[in-house]
Amino acid sequence: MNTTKILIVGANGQLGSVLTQALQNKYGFENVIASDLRPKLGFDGYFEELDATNFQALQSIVKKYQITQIYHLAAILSANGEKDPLRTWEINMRSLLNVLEVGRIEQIDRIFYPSTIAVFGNLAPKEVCPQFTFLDPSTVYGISKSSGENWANYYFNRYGLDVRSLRYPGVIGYQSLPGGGTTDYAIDIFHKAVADEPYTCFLAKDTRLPMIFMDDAIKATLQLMEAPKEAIKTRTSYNLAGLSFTPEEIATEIKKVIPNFVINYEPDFRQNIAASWPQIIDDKEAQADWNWQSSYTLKDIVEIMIHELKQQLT
Ligand code: AKB
Repeated sequence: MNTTKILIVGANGQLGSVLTQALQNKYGFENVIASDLRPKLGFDGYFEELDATNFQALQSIVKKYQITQIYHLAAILSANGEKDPLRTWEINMRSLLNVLEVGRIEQIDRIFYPSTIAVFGNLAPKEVCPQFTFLDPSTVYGISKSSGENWANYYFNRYGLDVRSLRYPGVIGYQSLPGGGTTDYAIDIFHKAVADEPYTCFLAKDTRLPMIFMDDAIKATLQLMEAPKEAIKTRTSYNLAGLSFTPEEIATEIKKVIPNFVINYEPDFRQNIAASWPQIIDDKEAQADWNWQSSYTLKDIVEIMIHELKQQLT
């Protein structure tokens, strides 16, 4: 029997750092190789410095460890991506094409490719956005991810490469910091609240967006990657829902635990990005194909986030 050997590309990011630990717990420390542009201080495990836009560097790590699965998490997100659109396109697409090519050449068993709600734009239904609808993304990040979904589908159909993908909403966790997205406010707000500082939100108070708690995001990722091949019927990317709320609703919930918490609203360029995204995601295909079900309510998330971040402060 072949041992599962996993390479995580972009392991230092918000999702990557938590997913790395989950995979180490599941598959064994020695079977998970984390990689990123730079090593992370205090990281416990196997690590390789890797710029995934460099095909040779990627291939040599895959060969060195006889990698059987790749989680390709490296990407420039929606807000940061707008600062330099062409560079964002280059990095997001080149790294993906390298991962797909190495997957094809080295006969990798399974690849995970994260997509996002940013693939949707103004033509997609805002309330209850279905799996199959218009993809007219408003950001270069969204454009790269919708193209990436099609490349994943192409490699599956043309070469039989088992690429699996989820369209993540904003991910909320206490373990790591987000890196330049439009949904980042939903993490920033907690860091300010537990520090007894006011929070100035860069989105308007009634901006409803889809979100998911980190534990649910990890659960969904592992569940998708462990599902039998025949169960995966969508080879572009699956809609994934946790919950949806506005900045005002999360602030109200935080005030139930921290009554003195103060929030102000100063929408910036990220408001237009958020306004182009759906408010609620329909993920019935994920539910039907591989039994996805989210577990965390807004109340749960607020209580856990405040508890855990307070612990980190002590
Ligand atoms: C972002 O805000 O860019 C990301 C995402 C929704 O993909 N969190």
